[in-house]
Amino acid sequence: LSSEAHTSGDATAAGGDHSAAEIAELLGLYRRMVEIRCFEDAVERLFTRNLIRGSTHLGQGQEAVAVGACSALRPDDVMTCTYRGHDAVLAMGASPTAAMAELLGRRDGLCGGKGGSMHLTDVKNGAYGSFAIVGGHLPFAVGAALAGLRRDEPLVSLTFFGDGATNIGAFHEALNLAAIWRLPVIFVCENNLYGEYSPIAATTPVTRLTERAKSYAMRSVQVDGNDVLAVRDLIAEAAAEARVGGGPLLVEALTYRHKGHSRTDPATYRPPEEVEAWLERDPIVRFGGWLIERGHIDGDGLAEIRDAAAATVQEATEAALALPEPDPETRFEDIFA
Ligand SMILES: Cc1ncc(C[n+]2csc(CCOP(=O)(O)OP(=O)(O)O)c2C)c(N)n1
Ligand SMILES: [Mg+2]
Repeated sequence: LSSEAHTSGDATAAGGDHSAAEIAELLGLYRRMVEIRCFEDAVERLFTRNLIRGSTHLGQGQEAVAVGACSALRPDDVMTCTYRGHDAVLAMGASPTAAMAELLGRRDGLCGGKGGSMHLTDVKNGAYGSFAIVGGHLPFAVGAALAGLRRDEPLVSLTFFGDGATNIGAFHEALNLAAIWRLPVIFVCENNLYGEYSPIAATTPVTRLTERAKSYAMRSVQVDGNDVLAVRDLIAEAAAEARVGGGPLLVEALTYRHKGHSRTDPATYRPPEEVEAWLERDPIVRFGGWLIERGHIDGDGLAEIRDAAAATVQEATEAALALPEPDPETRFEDIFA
């Protein structure tokens, strides 16, 4: 990892001519991001109608981090994420119907309809869990990497967490252990500048989060989290190094959530000009513009992809709504006691 900061400039300038296969892959990234955006918009509507219970934490605006990072992983790699993790689980390839069914508390959901929005898990696709306890999953991610080493499998354990999690004790324990044992963990901090309703500067004295890695002699890189290619290329390089004993890496992905923290938070604590500036850097609009600029597709082509993604999510939602709730007899199954 040669450079301190990966930016859109690096990734886009490195583009060059793309083969047909590469173009298909790039369009796939666009489609995945749009599908996730549609999914989150649908979740928001269902939540407002009280069809999704509990709470939800939406990730519109952060799709490039999830899609960029997960697209750089291999099938045997392990991903863990937070309660704001619908995007990451879908980016690993979870079925939108099974994910939506889980949010709706239906029997055929990813966790049998008993986990809900904050616990999406899809082990067969490498999504080892969404965790509601801030930072609580970071030692778990370290354990997954250690298990891989013990089994002599060169897997990478990639874990997403928020900026707020960097003030949690488990974050420091996890970084320390991963560093001293040189474990293949990629810690991806989704720095969206807020923890709940507090701006990062109100809670965290070190606001450049890559600095935190220095305490553990760990390498760290900041990346433009609204640039899907910058994220993908960085994680691909980091994963390749981690697989051959390069040790862990802390990535700070700068991004922004378009919506409030959870439920129906209108996020009025954020300055309107800040929101405006980040909306202009919408990762989907930016990447779509780049694809057109490169001549990989035209505006109509992108609109077709968006229509197809919206239809997929619509079908998934209808299919999930038609599913039954779990049988009450199964309420004590799948529980640790
Ligand atoms: C240990 C713990 N403390 C507090 C909470 C309540 N809580 C839920 S989300 C959140 C904010 C976390 O912010 P950040 O890590 O930046 O993630 P973001 O929500 O911005 O993605 C808090 C304090 C929690 N779930 N777990
Ligand atoms: Mg945050």
